[in-house]
Amino acid sequence: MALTKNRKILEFVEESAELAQPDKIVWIDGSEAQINALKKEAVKSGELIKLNQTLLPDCYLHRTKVNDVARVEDRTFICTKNKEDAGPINYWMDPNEAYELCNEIARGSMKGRTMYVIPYSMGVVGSSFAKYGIEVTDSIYVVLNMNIMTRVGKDVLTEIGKEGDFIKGFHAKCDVDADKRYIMHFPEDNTIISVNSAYGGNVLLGKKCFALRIASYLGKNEGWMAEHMLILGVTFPDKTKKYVAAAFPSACGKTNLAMLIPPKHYKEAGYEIETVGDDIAWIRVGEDGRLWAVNPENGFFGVAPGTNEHSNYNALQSTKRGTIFTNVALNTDDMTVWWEGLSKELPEHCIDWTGKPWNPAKFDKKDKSTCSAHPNSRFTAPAENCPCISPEFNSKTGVPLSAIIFGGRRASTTPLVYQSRDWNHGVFIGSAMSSETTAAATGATGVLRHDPMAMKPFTGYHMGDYFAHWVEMGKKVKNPPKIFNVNWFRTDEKGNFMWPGFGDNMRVLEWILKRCDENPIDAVETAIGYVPNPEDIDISELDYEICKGKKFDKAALAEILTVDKEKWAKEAEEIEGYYNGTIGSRIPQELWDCLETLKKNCKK
Ligand code: GTP
Ligand code: SPV
Ligand code: MN
Repeated sequence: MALTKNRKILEFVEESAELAQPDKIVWIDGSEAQINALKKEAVKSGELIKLNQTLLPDCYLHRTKVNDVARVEDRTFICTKNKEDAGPINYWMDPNEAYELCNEIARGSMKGRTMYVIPYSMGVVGSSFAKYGIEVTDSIYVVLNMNIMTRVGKDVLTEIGKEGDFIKGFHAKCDVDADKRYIMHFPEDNTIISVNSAYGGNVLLGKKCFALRIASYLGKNEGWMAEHMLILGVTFPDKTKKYVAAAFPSACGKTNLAMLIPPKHYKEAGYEIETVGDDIAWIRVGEDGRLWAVNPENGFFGVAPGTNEHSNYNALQSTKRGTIFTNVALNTDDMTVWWEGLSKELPEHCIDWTGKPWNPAKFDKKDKSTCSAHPNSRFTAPAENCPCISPEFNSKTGVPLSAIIFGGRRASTTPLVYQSRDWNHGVFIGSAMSSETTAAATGATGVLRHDPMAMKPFTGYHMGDYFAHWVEMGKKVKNPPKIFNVNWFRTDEKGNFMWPGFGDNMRVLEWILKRCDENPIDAVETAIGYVPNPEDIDISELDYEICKGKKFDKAALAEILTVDKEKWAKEAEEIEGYYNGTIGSRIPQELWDCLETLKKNCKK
């Protein structure tokens, strides 16, 4: 039975049902009983595999089709009336054409199936940050994941009320045919349509589709920001706290930084890290002239491979109950899960992510096809499971930001950390970001590409206008956060990472926050911005083992803090090519000015 009297919601559900023709419509009320019944049904049909309920209570494994393992950027469209408004780096389709194409694909596709209606909130229900969505879907996997990742239930409908607005999301699995897979966004209609996929970012429509692509468009028009950022809090030995947000591209370390455990001597001194969010930040200007951020999600859809007790204890703990694993290996000895990097010893009896027995003897780290878990296998875990979840996680106002950090995977050129000269220069640094591609999207990995503010795949409008929006936001804040860039991924001549990373990133965070003090610690001004004096990065008591057995010393630190003007002159040329050749006309003058300064500085 319909759970609302909101005419627009009822119309949307009716229209969806008329199109897809499900046998049954089920409204998701968010009750435990309903969710448990759906889990049972999914286990019965094989959509979920029940894991060891003593070791992993309420945890399940799901395997996708092998053609459906990641976001599909070339099949993700922004459908605005004018092509110009989607901009030069989004895939665009005329809205009428897109509706027609998807309607054709979805027509009758839910025959014999159930259509679930999921009322969900991005943000704390009833808070001024929150925005609401209705997703209809024929996938129980989607219902159960949305129930972890967002706030689902009747109270959302109450909050939307009789007249209130919401984002429409239509998802139909269809035949999971990769050639007919489309993830369509209609920012001018507050609508999302997803067909022929059943994987994460393509189908959990509250996440990238709504909370980034649609929300970035809303934010531009309403004067706020939707960003691909983690949010974390640092408690200092004197018990004061500061918050930072950081934008790294997909699978470049947001979840890891958000949950980091400081090195022992930091912990002993009284430093603590708390997690507000690991993927998305909605940011507004507060009355106090600072930027305030909330995490609109309610769970983590995190990368499994590489996650272990040492690299990310808090993430691993988060997956110990109420978690859905997607495309990891099944350890049949004890019905638990495994993935590359979870433990040093390889389990003897596993079923790999495609459902076949796995042979550990043939495992070769460098050959992805021998892996038991897919490189983009993930866990969907409730945020409340996280041992270091912030007391501010459910705050209606969010947290004030002292710093914004950009970063990517750069084997060379980009130093460990540097600070922008001011807000606009920080926006320039974000706009000029490049990073090596990862398994989070289909296509080649390890290819260096521009990914401005880690938002290349997620900006719902023209990238030049997005840069301009950042510049405009800077004008609205009296006390803007300081802007930094980090690079955990510098490699040596053998291709090994030079910086230990993970928990040791605390050492860089400390410097960043000292630069945000009223009386900031000194820094060295270089062609690209401020870098630390090497003695101001604490490299005492480093865990050498993580660092490939190589001693990380002052010389190594000096090397990864170096700004090589010749390399940066080339980088500047490259950025100019990207600005002129790819983004084009709508880049604000302030950023062109920063580019000129960079070019000039590299010549000196
Ligand atoms: P999305 O969920 O795709 O947006 O990714 P994310 O940014 O949250 O990435 P995540 O933290 O899951 O990290 C992805 C990969 O980067 C994992 O394989 C990690 O092991 C690796 N990684 C994270 N932090 C570090 C680091 O400091 N150093 C190195 N070398 N690798 C890291
Ligand atoms: C990303 O790719 O940045 C993710 C995973 O966070 S997905 O939700 O699939 O987009
Ligand atoms: Mn992400």
